[in-house]
Amino acid sequence: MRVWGRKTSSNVQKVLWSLEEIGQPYEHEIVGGIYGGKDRIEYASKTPTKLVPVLEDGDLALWESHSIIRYLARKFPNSTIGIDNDRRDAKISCWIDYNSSAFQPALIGLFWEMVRTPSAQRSKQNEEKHYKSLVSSAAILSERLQTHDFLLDSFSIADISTGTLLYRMQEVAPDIAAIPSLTRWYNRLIERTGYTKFVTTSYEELRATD
Ligand SMILES: N[C@@H](CCC(=O)N[C@@H](CS)C(=O)NCC(=O)O)C(=O)O
Repeated sequence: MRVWGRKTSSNVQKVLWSLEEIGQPYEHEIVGGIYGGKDRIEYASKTPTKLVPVLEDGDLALWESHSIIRYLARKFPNSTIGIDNDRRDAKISCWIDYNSSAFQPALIGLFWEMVRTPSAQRSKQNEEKHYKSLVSSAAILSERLQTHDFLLDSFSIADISTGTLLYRMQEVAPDIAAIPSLTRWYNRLIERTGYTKFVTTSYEELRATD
């Protein structure tokens, strides 16, 4: 297997963390962001969006991080993220879709505004809009995590999909990150090697300079 994508992309981090859980060998090609390379035909032919990440498994090229980690979980059913039945797969999909449609857009929207945009171009209005969406989407997660250690009954790629974003939330919304059930969840996630190896890493190269 071969992963393509820069390590500072949270979507690439989801794939790298999943591969760490699986423990199979893979190659890693750095593309995207300041490293460029996404328009090279060698890369662009693998993904219609030309975004990162891409996972190649033999002659199969997959794009979209959540589709990739779901593929890995199904391909390696005996791993710590393995999925071996349809009911679990469906429940995982509910949380991943919720992340894609609600939590992640709010968090990434706020991150872009506060970290990736030069201060002169920031919009207070955008910031407030994303913050408000983040409050309501994080409330759904925190309520669930009051009675569960993980989003399902045990660790799964649903935690990888959503939990990867908690690290960046500490900077852009520390008050939401401090909600007790979210903090407990974060503390469970940082016990995993894949999290400390790939997620709690510097994203300074993304920070806008004025
Ligand atoms: N929905 C896609 C989003 C992919 C995406 O937006 N990737 C960003 C990085 S997180 C990207 O390629 N940005 C341009 C770049 O890194 O050059 C996924 O989950 O894989």
